[in-house]
Amino acid sequence: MAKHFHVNTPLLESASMSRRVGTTVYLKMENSQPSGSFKIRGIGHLCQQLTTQSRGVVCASGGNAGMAAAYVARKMGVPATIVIPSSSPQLVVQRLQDQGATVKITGKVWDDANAEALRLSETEGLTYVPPFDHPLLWQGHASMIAEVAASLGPGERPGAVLLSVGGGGLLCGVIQGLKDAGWTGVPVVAVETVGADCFNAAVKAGRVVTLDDITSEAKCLGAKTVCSKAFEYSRCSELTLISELVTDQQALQAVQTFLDEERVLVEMACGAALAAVYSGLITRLQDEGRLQTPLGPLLVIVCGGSSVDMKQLADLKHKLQI
Ligand code: PLV
Repeated sequence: MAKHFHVNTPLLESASMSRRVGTTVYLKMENSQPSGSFKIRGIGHLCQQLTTQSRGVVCASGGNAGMAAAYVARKMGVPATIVIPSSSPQLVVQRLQDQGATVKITGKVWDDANAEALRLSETEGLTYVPPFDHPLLWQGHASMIAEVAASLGPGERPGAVLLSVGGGGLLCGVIQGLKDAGWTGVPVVAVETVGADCFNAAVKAGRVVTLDDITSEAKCLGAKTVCSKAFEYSRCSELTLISELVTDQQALQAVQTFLDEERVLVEMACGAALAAVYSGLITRLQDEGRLQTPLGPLLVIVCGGSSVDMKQLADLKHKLQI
Protein backbone atom coordinates (compact mmCIF):
# COMPACT_ATOMS: atom_id res chain seq x y z
CA MET A 1 0.00 0.00 0.00
CA ALA A 2 1.09 3.56 -0.63
CA LYS A 3 3.01 5.19 2.18
CA HIS A 4 0.45 7.95 2.19
CA PHE A 5 -2.26 9.32 -0.06
CA HIS A 6 -1.50 13.03 -0.01
CA VAL A 7 1.16 14.78 -2.05
CA ASN A 8 3.74 17.35 -0.98
CA THR A 9 2.13 20.61 -2.05
CA PRO A 10 3.95 23.65 -3.43
CA LEU A 11 4.76 26.60 -1.20
CA LEU A 12 4.37 29.60 -3.48
CA GLU A 13 5.21 33.21 -2.86
CA SER A 14 2.43 35.57 -3.91
CA ALA A 15 3.70 38.92 -5.14
CA SER A 16 0.30 40.58 -5.15
CA MET A 17 -0.69 39.38 -1.69
CA SER A 18 2.77 40.30 -0.36
CA ARG A 19 2.26 43.81 -1.69
CA ARG A 20 -1.13 44.02 0.01
CA VAL A 21 0.06 43.00 3.48
CA GLY A 22 3.56 44.49 3.31
CA THR A 23 5.34 41.22 4.11
CA THR A 24 6.15 38.07 2.16
CA VAL A 25 3.05 35.92 1.73
CA TYR A 26 3.55 32.19 1.25
CA LEU A 27 0.69 30.10 -0.09
CA LYS A 28 0.54 26.45 0.95
CA MET A 29 -1.34 25.10 -2.05
CA GLU A 30 -3.51 22.39 -0.52
CA ASN A 31 -5.94 22.85 -3.39
CA SER A 32 -3.51 20.74 -5.42
CA GLN A 33 -4.09 17.63 -3.31
CA PRO A 34 -5.60 14.71 -5.27
CA SER A 35 -8.97 15.15 -3.50
CA GLY A 36 -8.90 18.94 -3.94
CA SER A 37 -8.25 19.90 -0.33
CA PHE A 38 -6.02 19.39 2.73
CA LYS A 39 -8.57 16.90 4.12
CA ILE A 40 -6.79 13.99 2.47
CA ARG A 41 -3.82 14.39 4.81
CA GLY A 42 -5.82 13.61 7.94
CA ILE A 43 -8.33 11.27 6.40
CA GLY A 44 -5.64 9.31 4.57
CA HIS A 45 -3.74 8.91 7.82
CA LEU A 46 -6.83 7.94 9.80
CA CYS A 47 -8.00 5.40 7.22
CA GLN A 48 -4.59 3.77 7.08
CA GLN A 49 -4.78 3.26 10.83
CA LEU A 50 -8.43 2.29 11.22
CA THR A 51 -9.77 0.66 8.08
CA THR A 52 -7.42 -2.17 7.21
CA GLN A 53 -10.12 -4.76 7.95
CA SER A 54 -13.09 -2.57 7.09
CA ARG A 55 -16.27 -3.60 5.24
CA GLY A 56 -16.55 -0.01 4.09
CA VAL A 57 -16.30 3.54 5.30
CA VAL A 58 -18.99 6.12 5.96
CA CYS A 59 -18.26 9.82 6.20
CA ALA A 60 -20.55 12.79 6.76
CA SER A 61 -19.28 15.82 4.96
CA GLY A 62 -19.98 19.23 3.56
CA GLY A 63 -18.07 17.86 0.57
CA ASN A 64 -14.33 17.84 0.97
CA ALA A 65 -13.90 15.37 3.78
CA GLY A 66 -16.16 13.13 1.71
CA MET A 67 -14.02 13.65 -1.39
CA ALA A 68 -10.95 12.65 0.61
CA ALA A 69 -12.66 9.61 2.14
CA ALA A 70 -13.99 8.50 -1.26
CA TYR A 71 -10.56 8.87 -2.86
CA VAL A 72 -8.74 7.01 -0.09
CA ALA A 73 -11.36 4.25 0.05
CA ARG A 74 -11.10 3.74 -3.71
CA LYS A 75 -7.32 3.46 -3.45
CA MET A 76 -7.70 0.98 -0.58
CA GLY A 77 -10.31 -1.04 -2.46
CA VAL A 78 -12.98 -0.42 0.18
CA PRO A 79 -16.53 0.86 -0.56
CA ALA A 80 -17.37 4.40 0.59
CA THR A 81 -20.71 5.90 1.56
CA ILE A 82 -20.68 9.68 1.82
CA VAL A 83 -23.56 11.45 3.56
CA ILE A 84 -23.97 15.10 2.64
CA PRO A 85 -26.64 17.64 3.59
CA SER A 86 -29.02 19.09 1.00
CA SER A 87 -27.13 22.39 1.26
CA SER A 88 -24.13 20.92 -0.57
CA PRO A 89 -24.21 21.94 -4.25
CA GLN A 90 -25.23 19.33 -6.83
CA LEU A 91 -21.78 19.31 -8.40
CA VAL A 92 -20.46 17.69 -5.21
CA VAL A 93 -22.69 14.65 -5.77
CA GLN A 94 -21.25 14.10 -9.24
CA ARG A 95 -17.66 14.51 -8.07
CA LEU A 96 -18.19 12.05 -5.22
CA GLN A 97 -19.74 9.55 -7.60
CA ASP A 98 -16.80 10.01 -9.96
CA GLN A 99 -14.63 8.86 -7.04
CA GLY A 100 -16.74 5.71 -6.86
CA ALA A 101 -18.68 6.63 -3.71
CA THR A 102 -22.31 5.98 -2.88
CA VAL A 103 -23.84 9.34 -2.04
CA LYS A 104 -26.69 9.84 0.41
CA ILE A 105 -28.31 13.23 1.00
CA THR A 106 -29.70 13.65 4.51
CA GLY A 107 -30.87 16.75 6.37
CA LYS A 108 -30.20 20.41 5.86
CA VAL A 109 -26.78 20.92 7.42
CA TRP A 110 -23.70 18.83 8.17
CA ASP A 111 -24.83 17.95 11.70
CA ASP A 112 -27.93 16.22 10.28
CA ALA A 113 -25.84 14.26 7.79
CA ASN A 114 -23.49 13.29 10.58
CA ALA A 115 -26.29 11.78 12.66
CA GLU A 116 -27.17 9.60 9.65
CA ALA A 117 -23.53 8.59 9.11
CA LEU A 118 -23.24 7.52 12.73
CA ARG A 119 -26.45 5.52 12.38
CA LEU A 120 -25.17 3.80 9.23
CA SER A 121 -21.90 2.93 10.90
CA GLU A 122 -23.92 1.15 13.61
CA THR A 123 -26.50 -0.61 11.45
CA GLU A 124 -24.29 -1.48 8.46
CA GLY A 125 -21.06 -2.12 10.33
CA LEU A 126 -19.20 0.58 8.40
CA THR A 127 -16.12 2.38 9.69
CA TYR A 128 -17.07 5.92 10.64
CA VAL A 129 -14.69 8.55 9.26
CA PRO A 130 -15.02 11.85 11.13
CA PRO A 131 -14.30 15.00 9.07
CA PHE A 132 -12.62 17.12 11.76
CA ASP A 133 -12.75 15.74 15.30
CA HIS A 134 -10.11 13.03 15.74
CA PRO A 135 -6.44 13.05 16.88
CA LEU A 136 -5.41 10.95 13.86
CA LEU A 137 -6.83 13.63 11.54
CA TRP A 138 -4.87 16.34 13.33
CA GLN A 139 -1.72 14.25 13.15
CA GLY A 140 -2.23 13.82 9.41
CA HIS A 141 -2.93 17.51 8.83
CA ALA A 142 0.22 18.42 10.80
CA SER A 143 2.33 17.08 7.93
CA MET A 144 1.56 20.26 6.02
CA ILE A 145 3.50 22.34 8.55
CA ALA A 146 6.40 19.89 8.50
CA GLU A 147 6.55 20.43 4.73
CA VAL A 148 6.51 24.19 5.19
CA ALA A 149 9.37 23.92 7.68
CA ALA A 150 11.37 21.86 5.18
CA SER A 151 10.61 24.34 2.36
CA LEU A 152 11.55 27.42 4.36
CA GLY A 153 14.79 26.02 5.61
CA PRO A 154 16.68 26.65 8.83
CA GLY A 155 16.19 29.94 10.60
CA GLU A 156 13.11 31.07 8.71
CA ARG A 157 9.73 30.80 10.42
CA PRO A 158 6.32 32.27 9.66
CA GLY A 159 5.33 35.54 11.31
CA ALA A 160 1.75 34.24 11.41
CA VAL A 161 -0.42 31.49 9.93
CA LEU A 162 -3.76 32.24 8.30
CA LEU A 163 -6.43 29.55 7.90
CA SER A 164 -10.16 28.94 7.94
CA VAL A 165 -12.16 27.04 10.54
CA GLY A 166 -15.15 24.76 10.02
CA GLY A 167 -15.25 22.13 12.77
CA GLY A 168 -11.69 22.97 13.79
CA GLY A 169 -9.75 19.98 12.43
CA LEU A 170 -7.48 22.06 10.23
CA LEU A 171 -6.81 24.41 13.13
CA CYS A 172 -5.92 21.53 15.49
CA GLY A 173 -3.67 19.95 12.86
CA VAL A 174 -1.84 23.18 12.14
CA ILE A 175 -1.30 23.86 15.84
CA GLN A 176 0.00 20.33 16.25
CA GLY A 177 2.35 20.93 13.31
CA LEU A 178 3.54 24.24 14.75
CA LYS A 179 4.31 22.49 18.05
CA ASP A 180 6.20 19.72 16.26
CA ALA A 181 8.25 22.31 14.34
CA GLY A 182 9.10 24.23 17.53
CA TRP A 183 6.97 27.15 16.31
CA THR A 184 4.49 27.23 19.19
CA GLY A 185 4.72 31.02 19.52
CA VAL A 186 3.66 31.72 15.92
CA PRO A 187 0.24 33.44 15.96
CA VAL A 188 -2.61 31.70 14.13
CA VAL A 189 -5.39 33.78 12.60
CA ALA A 190 -8.48 31.56 12.40
CA VAL A 191 -11.19 32.87 10.09
CA GLU A 192 -14.83 31.90 9.74
CA THR A 193 -17.72 33.45 7.89
CA VAL A 194 -20.59 35.12 9.73
CA GLY A 195 -23.26 32.43 10.02
CA ALA A 196 -20.76 29.54 10.13
CA ASP A 197 -18.94 30.84 13.18
CA CYS A 198 -19.02 28.06 15.79
CA PHE A 199 -15.39 28.64 16.86
CA ASN A 200 -15.83 32.39 17.30
CA ALA A 201 -19.08 31.78 19.21
CA ALA A 202 -17.27 29.37 21.55
CA VAL A 203 -14.39 31.81 22.11
CA LYS A 204 -16.86 34.61 22.90
CA ALA A 205 -19.03 32.44 25.19
CA GLY A 206 -16.05 30.92 27.00
CA ARG A 207 -17.42 27.43 26.33
CA VAL A 208 -18.29 25.20 23.38
CA VAL A 209 -21.68 26.25 22.04
CA THR A 210 -23.94 24.91 19.29
CA LEU A 211 -25.21 27.35 16.67
CA ASP A 212 -28.95 27.34 15.95
CA ASP A 213 -28.40 27.20 12.20
CA ILE A 214 -25.85 27.69 9.44
CA THR A 215 -26.74 30.81 7.51
CA SER A 216 -23.46 31.28 5.60
CA GLU A 217 -23.01 30.12 2.01
CA ALA A 218 -19.58 28.75 2.97
CA LYS A 219 -21.21 25.37 3.56
CA CYS A 220 -17.94 23.54 4.12
CA LEU A 221 -17.39 25.70 7.19
CA GLY A 222 -20.85 24.79 8.35
CA ALA A 223 -20.45 22.67 11.47
CA LYS A 224 -22.74 23.88 14.26
CA THR A 225 -20.31 22.92 17.02
CA VAL A 226 -16.53 23.27 17.02
CA CYS A 227 -14.46 20.33 18.27
CA SER A 228 -13.50 20.69 21.91
CA LYS A 229 -9.76 20.47 21.19
CA ALA A 230 -9.95 23.67 19.12
CA PHE A 231 -11.73 25.40 21.97
CA GLU A 232 -9.11 24.13 24.44
CA TYR A 233 -6.36 25.58 22.26
CA SER A 234 -8.11 28.96 22.31
CA ARG A 235 -7.71 28.97 26.11
CA CYS A 236 -4.07 27.87 26.07
CA SER A 237 -1.76 30.65 27.22
CA GLU A 238 1.26 29.33 25.25
CA LEU A 239 -0.57 29.90 21.96
CA THR A 240 -1.67 33.05 20.18
CA LEU A 241 -4.93 32.20 18.50
CA ILE A 242 -6.89 35.03 16.94
CA SER A 243 -10.50 34.27 15.95
CA GLU A 244 -11.96 36.58 13.30
CA LEU A 245 -15.01 36.73 11.06
CA VAL A 246 -15.54 37.86 7.49
CA THR A 247 -18.80 38.25 5.62
CA ASP A 248 -19.93 35.88 2.87
CA GLN A 249 -19.48 38.76 0.43
CA GLN A 250 -15.85 39.19 1.50
CA ALA A 251 -15.19 35.44 1.24
CA LEU A 252 -16.71 35.25 -2.24
CA GLN A 253 -14.94 38.39 -3.39
CA ALA A 254 -11.69 36.78 -2.18
CA VAL A 255 -12.40 33.65 -4.25
CA GLN A 256 -12.76 35.85 -7.29
CA THR A 257 -9.66 37.97 -6.62
CA PHE A 258 -7.63 34.81 -5.98
CA LEU A 259 -8.85 33.39 -9.29
CA ASP A 260 -7.92 36.57 -11.13
CA GLU A 261 -4.55 37.09 -9.48
CA GLU A 262 -3.31 33.57 -8.72
CA ARG A 263 -5.27 31.74 -11.45
CA VAL A 264 -6.65 29.20 -8.99
CA LEU A 265 -10.31 28.48 -8.21
CA VAL A 266 -11.09 27.62 -4.58
CA GLU A 267 -14.39 27.46 -2.72
CA MET A 268 -15.77 29.96 -0.21
CA ALA A 269 -14.56 27.91 2.77
CA CYS A 270 -11.06 28.77 1.58
CA GLY A 271 -12.02 32.27 0.45
CA ALA A 272 -12.79 33.05 4.10
CA ALA A 273 -9.08 32.84 4.97
CA LEU A 274 -8.00 34.62 1.79
CA ALA A 275 -10.39 37.46 2.61
CA ALA A 276 -8.26 38.30 5.63
CA VAL A 277 -5.59 39.45 3.19
CA TYR A 278 -7.81 41.08 0.57
CA SER A 279 -10.19 42.84 2.97
CA GLY A 280 -7.39 44.35 5.05
CA LEU A 281 -8.04 42.23 8.16
CA ILE A 282 -4.36 41.33 8.60
CA THR A 283 -3.39 44.99 8.36
CA ARG A 284 -6.08 45.90 10.91
CA LEU A 285 -4.76 43.26 13.34
CA GLN A 286 -1.34 44.85 12.99
CA ASP A 287 -2.78 48.33 13.59
CA GLU A 288 -4.47 46.98 16.73
CA GLY A 289 -1.16 45.53 17.93
CA ARG A 290 -2.53 41.97 17.81
CA LEU A 291 -0.04 41.01 15.10
CA GLN A 292 3.47 42.39 14.98
CA THR A 293 4.69 45.21 12.74
CA PRO A 294 6.80 44.50 10.79
CA LEU A 295 5.37 41.03 10.42
CA GLY A 296 7.45 37.99 9.45
CA PRO A 297 6.28 35.95 6.43
CA LEU A 298 2.55 35.26 6.42
CA LEU A 299 1.75 31.60 5.77
CA VAL A 300 -1.67 31.22 4.14
CA ILE A 301 -3.19 27.74 4.10
CA VAL A 302 -4.96 27.54 0.75
CA CYS A 303 -7.23 24.73 1.93
CA GLY A 304 -8.85 24.41 -1.51
CA GLY A 305 -12.19 22.71 -1.92
CA SER A 306 -14.10 20.92 -4.67
CA SER A 307 -17.54 22.46 -4.15
CA VAL A 308 -17.01 25.08 -6.83
CA ASP A 309 -17.08 25.48 -10.59
CA MET A 310 -17.85 28.46 -12.82
CA LYS A 311 -21.60 27.90 -12.58
CA GLN A 312 -21.54 27.64 -8.80
CA LEU A 313 -19.41 30.79 -8.67
CA ALA A 314 -21.93 32.63 -10.84
CA ASP A 315 -24.85 31.35 -8.73
CA LEU A 316 -23.17 32.50 -5.52
CA LYS A 317 -22.39 35.91 -7.00
CA HIS A 318 -26.03 36.28 -7.93
CA LYS A 319 -27.23 35.13 -4.51
CA LEU A 320 -24.82 37.37 -2.61
CA GLN A 321 -25.35 40.26 -5.02
CA ILE A 322 -21.76 40.76 -6.03
N1 PLV B 1 -15.05 20.90 5.51
C1 PLV B 1 -15.62 19.75 6.17
C2 PLV B 1 -16.68 20.08 7.15
O1 PLV B 1 -17.84 20.59 6.55
C3 PLV B 1 -16.08 18.74 5.12
O2 PLV B 1 -16.87 17.89 5.44
O3 PLV B 1 -15.58 18.79 4.02
N2 PLV B 1 -11.68 24.44 4.01
C4 PLV B 1 -12.34 23.53 3.29
C5 PLV B 1 -12.26 23.58 1.81
C6 PLV B 1 -13.11 22.55 3.94
O4 PLV B 1 -13.77 21.65 3.24
C7 PLV B 1 -13.19 22.56 5.36
C8 PLV B 1 -13.98 21.54 6.12
C9 PLV B 1 -12.47 23.56 6.05
C10 PLV B 1 -11.73 24.46 5.33
C11 PLV B 1 -12.45 23.65 7.54
O5 PLV B 1 -11.83 22.55 8.12
P1 PLV B 1 -12.21 22.03 9.55
O6 PLV B 1 -13.60 21.51 9.51
O7 PLV B 1 -11.21 20.98 9.82
O8 PLV B 1 -12.10 23.19 10.45
C12 PLV B 1 -18.88 20.92 7.44
